[in-house]
Amino acid sequence: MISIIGSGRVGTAIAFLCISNSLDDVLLVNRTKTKAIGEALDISNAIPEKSNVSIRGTDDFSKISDSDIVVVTASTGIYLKNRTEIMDTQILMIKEIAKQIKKHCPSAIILIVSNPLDVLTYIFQKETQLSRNKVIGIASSLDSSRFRYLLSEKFNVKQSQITDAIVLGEHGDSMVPLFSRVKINQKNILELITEEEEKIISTEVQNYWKSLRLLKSRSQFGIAKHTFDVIKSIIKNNDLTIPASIVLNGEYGEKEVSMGIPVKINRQGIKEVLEIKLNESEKELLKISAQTIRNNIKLL
Ligand code: LAC
Repeated sequence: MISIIGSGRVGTAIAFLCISNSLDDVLLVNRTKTKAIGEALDISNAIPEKSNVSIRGTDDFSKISDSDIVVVTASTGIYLKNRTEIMDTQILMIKEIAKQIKKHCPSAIILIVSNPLDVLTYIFQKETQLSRNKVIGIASSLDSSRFRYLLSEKFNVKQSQITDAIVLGEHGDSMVPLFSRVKINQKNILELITEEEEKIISTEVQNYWKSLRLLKSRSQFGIAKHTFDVIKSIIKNNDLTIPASIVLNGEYGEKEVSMGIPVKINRQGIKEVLEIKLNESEKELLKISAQTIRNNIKLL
């Protein structure tokens, strides 16, 4: 069973993708019970005819007890300038959720989506002491898809013509798009773009969420699909290699922080941490990103 904590735009979009693809039974958990029940009633109509999956809504955490996967999308409020604006209330929330998950389904794989993503992923893993391979923060794969989209727009090509568009580090202003790796039609982009253009694209990737905030209130489908891809990889046991936030034990020279790095995911959760080649500037930016997240953790 897949339990989704939070029945807002993101949680319900994830539930819809899981149910309409018959991945597994889904439980929507929400503070407001009627909201969870209402969304489950609606999404029940997206269950394919020959499918055996079901979806239920509740406000009772004890119902998550036999979850294989728990997705945390809950939010205590709106942030406008920075994803860390509501960090204090989000931390209180994640600690409560951690207690419930530790009590009801300690062997589940946990996908953190709530912001500030890297801080919450780190705090959740420390609070529960679950294996770091079972606590995955979903965001850098979303940032990477934005990087790919923005490059396809700039060069007027299909997104499929952009490969190895990877963003690592904080799901925030210090995230690091890897220009040294990305290719257009198999050609390294560094031959096609100036440093000034790199800076512009980097800023656009970092601020993508603000454009969505301005145009449609907040992101929904991108983050939902990237979370669904991880859920599918776990349930189908198909290896998926993406950047995701994980608590580091020395990889990329970092400890005591969770941030987006390349990982291989399957039924076990994080199967492997991948150390890829970065140029000197990217290494430096990644260090700054790790320290930015650590500074936020220290504020708690
Ligand atoms: C965003 C949210 C998911 O980047 O943090 O849209």
